[in-house]
Amino acid sequence: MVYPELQGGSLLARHLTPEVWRLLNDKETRYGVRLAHVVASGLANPDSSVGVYAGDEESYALFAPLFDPIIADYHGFGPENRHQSDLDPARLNAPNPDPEGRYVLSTRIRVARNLCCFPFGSALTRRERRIVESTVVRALEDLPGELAGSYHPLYEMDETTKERLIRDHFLFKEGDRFLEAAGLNRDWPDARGIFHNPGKTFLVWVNEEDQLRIISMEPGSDLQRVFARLARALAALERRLAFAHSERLGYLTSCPTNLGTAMRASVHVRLPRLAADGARLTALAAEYGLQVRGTHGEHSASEGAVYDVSNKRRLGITEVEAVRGVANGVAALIAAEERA
Ligand code: ADP
Ligand code: CIR
Repeated sequence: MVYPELQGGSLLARHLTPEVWRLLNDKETRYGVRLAHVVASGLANPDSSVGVYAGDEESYALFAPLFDPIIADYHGFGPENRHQSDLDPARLNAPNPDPEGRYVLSTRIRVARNLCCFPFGSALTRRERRIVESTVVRALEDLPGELAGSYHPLYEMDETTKERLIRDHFLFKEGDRFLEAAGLNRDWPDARGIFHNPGKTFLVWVNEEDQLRIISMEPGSDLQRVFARLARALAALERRLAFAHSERLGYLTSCPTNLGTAMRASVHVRLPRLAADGARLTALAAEYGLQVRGTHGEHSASEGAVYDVSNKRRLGITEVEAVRGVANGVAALIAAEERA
């Protein structure tokens, strides 16, 4: 590719300098991932905040002169840092930020995972994607107790069911232009689907942005319970599947914002007074390391002053620290709402 005209304020535009481009332009991973593939989404969408996706595990090493500064910028995690994991609920010790249930509607914690020994979604062939799906579904259908559930392939789902699942925050949306440009929506809806238990407190998205998005969620603000369920599910799945993982970067994901814990712990919280000044709310949340999204997730608006508030950082922080940070930060936002 020729050196691109970079527009907008994405991390790609900031870090793809002519020197980095020259260094990486002729490189190719063993799954055939090249620089043009990594930067395609950011080039097609100048309003991207990040703009890059890894095509496979090797992308993070081979294209490190681009990924490393983006990772440092987003997570504050330098080349000398090593990621550490802690999924032990006994060490969480997080306060319930809204014990009386006045502000927080629901809590959701998700992690992303990809299978080792396959490229990530943007570089999978149709055949490989089907193998990923059947491997994951076999493991999911073997889960015991409250994690037991059933798998629903997207191509078998009628439109009404799909729309209801999306509206109720259980299923991924379709047609995301950032994923589209990255090649993550190829062959849609083939080999995509959702697994869930009957109560929809444990769900797994298959072959969306990452091969697995493992989700624990429920009404209310009991982060401890939601985290403990997720930790049980991850322990059970680790016994059945091998995930892409690196000593330095933790769990490896399509988007560099998800590396490390690959965890986003969020609450849906109603903050009508703070909603009067959205920019102030975003700045206040950032002081606690929190990111604010709209009621229907990333790239959506807030409805009825309900915000999705989650940890921004996922790498260089343990899972336990990330969830505790959300509990403390949300408690602080609620205190600010009461003072406003
Ligand atoms: P991701 O969580 O994978 O980063 P999104 O921002 O697109 O992706 O969110 C996915 C879905 O999860 C959306 O429908 C969003 O509204 C929903 N969601 C996020 N947090 C919560 C929550 N605390 N309670 C209920 N639904 C939630
Ligand atoms: C973008 O670059 O805007 C999209 N590819 C989404 C990036 C992930 N968003 C985030 O802040 N975690």
